[in-house]
Amino acid sequence: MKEKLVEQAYEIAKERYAQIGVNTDEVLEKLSKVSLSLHCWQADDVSGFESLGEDLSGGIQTTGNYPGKARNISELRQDILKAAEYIPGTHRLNLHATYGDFNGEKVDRDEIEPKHFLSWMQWAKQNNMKLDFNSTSFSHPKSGNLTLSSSDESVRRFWIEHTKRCRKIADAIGEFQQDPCIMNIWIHDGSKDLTVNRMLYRELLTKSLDEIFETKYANMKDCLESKLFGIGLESYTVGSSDYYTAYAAKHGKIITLDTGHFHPTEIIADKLSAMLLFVPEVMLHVSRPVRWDSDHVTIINDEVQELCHEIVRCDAMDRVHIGLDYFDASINRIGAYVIGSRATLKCMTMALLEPIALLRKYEAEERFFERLALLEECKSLPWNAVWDMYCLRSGVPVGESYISSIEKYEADVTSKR
Ligand code: RNT
Ligand code: ZN
Repeated sequence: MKEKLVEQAYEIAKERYAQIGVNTDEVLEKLSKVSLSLHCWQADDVSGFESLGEDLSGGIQTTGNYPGKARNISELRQDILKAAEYIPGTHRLNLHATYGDFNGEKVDRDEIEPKHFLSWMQWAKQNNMKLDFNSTSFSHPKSGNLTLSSSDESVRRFWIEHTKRCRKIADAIGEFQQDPCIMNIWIHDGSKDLTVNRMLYRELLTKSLDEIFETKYANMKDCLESKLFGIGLESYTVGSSDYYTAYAAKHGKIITLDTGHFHPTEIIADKLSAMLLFVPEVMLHVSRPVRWDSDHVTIINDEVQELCHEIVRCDAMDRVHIGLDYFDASINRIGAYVIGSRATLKCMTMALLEPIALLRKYEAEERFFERLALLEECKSLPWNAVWDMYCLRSGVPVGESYISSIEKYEADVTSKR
């Protein structure tokens, strides 16, 4: 019954979109190529599997204590696969260096090796997923306020070693999966109060990065993530947006844009066309900042819609990687993955359904009333019928029907942890 309704609605939508020059079958085809990089850290509140016993630090915070978080590697894998059952398409998993398969052994950050991630590579392959990677400089006794930009040479060397090893691991992953592993560098380095040696720490960071990037790898790509500020580090961030934009443009690195890392009224959609002219690719961390970089679950909002529209309008689907980055510990964590992933994919659906040829024509002819009118009308065209069809064809639940399935998984599995 439901399938029939989805099919009927799709047929109507198909005709309706054809009237404005959009082919929905082609849109479904393009949609199936959109691959999200799911952040592994939503499943366990950014805890990881080290035996160092450190709490989350680095100016980021998870709030909430909803029961059932993944406590070990097998629970985390199980939860990720569960979430993937409700997300149409083929997706990637984004690992942090602290999520290695350490087997209870104490392996410090400057000791990690590809072998600690071998079981992840195998697991990902079995489950038709590709992996991405992140160095982890927070939640460690040597994290402090400064890592790669520390003026304490032993601290700086420790984090250089860690980051170099991470690149090596990312390359091994990329080689194993026959697809480049994208490795993100985000460091929290900064200070709480007025800082007078701003230049010094940026010089040190530059020195560290230059050394880290000396080795060239064929199977991994580097990206750099800036931030406005972290909690307890409000006055100065070494790796600011200007800093990394300049560094990435100069050295041909990928820029990571996190939707929570800019001034509250600044939206990152406009940055895509600016950056893509000077950096090779862009990685996104789609999140939802509420008053600060709170990492609430991604929903359909103006920011994510604009962002997806810009990816399509820039014809940059192959140069923009869509990663998610949020950690809400106050609701069902698998549900959080599914809500955010589906919201992002829904925004991509809307973006792909835009009658871009007609809009561009209006713009070129300076018919701005027509452009605005059509943009507004697009918001209420039956994009949801196309989305539902995508879910149906992908074999994942259509509409809200996934809610009860996740409740069941909670009753059967996560509530018993
Ligand atoms: C922190 C950054 C960073 C982290 C992850 C865990 O503000 O957004 O990307 O969220 O590395
Ligand atoms: Zn981020």
